[in-house]
Amino acid sequence: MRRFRLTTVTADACKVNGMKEIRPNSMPEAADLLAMYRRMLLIRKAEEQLLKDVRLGRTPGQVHTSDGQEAIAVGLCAHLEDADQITSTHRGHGHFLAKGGDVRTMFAEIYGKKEGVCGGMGGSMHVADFSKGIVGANGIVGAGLAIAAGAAFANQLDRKGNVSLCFFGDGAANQGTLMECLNIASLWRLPVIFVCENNGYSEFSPTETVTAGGIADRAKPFGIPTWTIDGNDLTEVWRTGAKATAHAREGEGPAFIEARTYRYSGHFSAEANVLATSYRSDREIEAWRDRDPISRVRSYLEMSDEYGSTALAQVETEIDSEIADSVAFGLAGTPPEPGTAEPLMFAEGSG
Ligand SMILES: Cc1ncc(C[n+]2csc(CCOP(=O)(O)OP(=O)(O)O)c2C)c(N)n1
Repeated sequence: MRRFRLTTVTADACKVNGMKEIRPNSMPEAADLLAMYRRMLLIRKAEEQLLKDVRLGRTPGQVHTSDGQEAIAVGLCAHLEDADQITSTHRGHGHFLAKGGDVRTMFAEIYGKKEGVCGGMGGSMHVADFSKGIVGANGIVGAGLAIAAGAAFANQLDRKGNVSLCFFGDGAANQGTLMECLNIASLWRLPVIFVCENNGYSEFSPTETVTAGGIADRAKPFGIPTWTIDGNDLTEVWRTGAKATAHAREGEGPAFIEARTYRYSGHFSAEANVLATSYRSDREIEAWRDRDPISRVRSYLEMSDEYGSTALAQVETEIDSEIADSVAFGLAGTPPEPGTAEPLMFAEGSG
């Protein structure tokens, strides 16, 4: 799979919030847009497949999908390199693939096979690959915040200009650890980008029933620059990511993005089995589908001079075969031997 060609974002003279700014209407180059479209579609199709796999009993547990949220992961990770780190959530397949994680070993991991990216011992909620700067997905809501701040501290000491980026949900924004991390990140000017994927729900609770005040407002008292954006608009996400990463890379300290979005599927794959009634209306889901991030980019590319519907159909065919290949690879794998997990739980010499 082709890694993103990273676009160099040139800082424009105009300033917003006292920061370097790229032009409000600047667009990614067409080749980059196609690469991002491809990555979003890969995430969407991989997760559609995983939902089928759960029903077919191929996964040892349930999965949390991010269908509808793909533009945030892809538009932001487009500005990161392997040596930059991300931390992820329980809904982490999209983050993993957006950061350049391998789709075959992700499937093997979620099927619980030792050929998986974490030896089949982490599963859906713990996909990680340190060689790609994916330093962990996490079942503990909010846990990635402090890990990202720690990675940023290490980057600051290394002085190589690397940054860390933390994805977390609107529910996690109510965890006390967010305040601790914003505080220390601001005080020490850590190169970390906090990204709240506000999908409107924390499990089955609408955000407004459990969250007081604005989420981006939590960062403002710490003097951290914030943006609240349409997380379903890839170009807006990409532009904001350019500004936030440039800010952190240049040693100006942390940045905070609240990206408004929606997940079409439930909180997790077994939702229909545990809930008697839905907490969301069909009308609400359809209204968000009308703003689907992938369809929006697809329509743009279809009308572009560089790519038309034939090129896009080709992308789709390639992704379908990539997914089929990943499923076959995962299914052909073998479960880890009992007894191999325990030694991995302790560092050498910890006795
Ligand atoms: C510390 C902790 N508290 C509670 C839970 C149970 N739990 C799992 S997911 C979730 C909702 C998280 O919502 P949000 O952060 O908005 O992420 P989203 O699922 O919407 O992506 C909760 C409460 C948990 N896993 N960890």
